[in-house]
Amino acid sequence: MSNRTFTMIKPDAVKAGNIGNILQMINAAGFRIVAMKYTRLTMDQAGKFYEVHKERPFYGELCEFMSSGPIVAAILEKDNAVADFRTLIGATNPAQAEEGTIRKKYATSIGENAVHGSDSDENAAIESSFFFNGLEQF
Ligand code: FUP
Repeated sequence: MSNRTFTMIKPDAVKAGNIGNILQMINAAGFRIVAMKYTRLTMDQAGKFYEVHKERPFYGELCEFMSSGPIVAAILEKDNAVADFRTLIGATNPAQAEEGTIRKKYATSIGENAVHGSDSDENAAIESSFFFNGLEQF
C-alpha cells in the first residue's frame, strides 16, 4: 500500500478559478500536502512528462493543452494514496466519473479533465521527482 501520490491541477481548472475548490476537496478527503508549486510546463516538458503516451493519437493535443497555462503540481500523502486519489478524481472521461468526484464537478472533457493523479506507486515517485527535489518535500 502506497502513502504518496502526485497530482496536477490542470490548466483548464486553473483558468476556471477552481484551484481553491479542488484543494478543499483534496484536504477534505484526508490528504496531506507534502510539496506544492504553481508553475507552467513548456511543450518539451509536457512531452517528457507524458512520454508514455507518445504513440497515442491524442499526444500532441495533450502536450499543447498541458503547456497552455499554469498548473499546480503537488505531492500528497495518505494511506493508500494512489488508489484513494484515483477514486477521489473519478474516471478520465468526466461523462463516466462518479458523482462527487473532482472530475465530475470540474472537468469538461476527456482531454481537459481538471486534474492528474498517478496510476501506480512507481509512477507517483517518477512524477514527483519530475517536479520536486528532496528539499522541496515536507
Ligand atoms: P488518467 O490516468 O485518468 O489521467 O488517464 P490516462 O493516463 O489514460 O490519460 C492521460 C491524459 O491523456 C488524460 F488525462 C487526458 C488525455 N487523454 C486524452 O486526451 N484522450 C484520451 O482518449 C485519453 C486520455
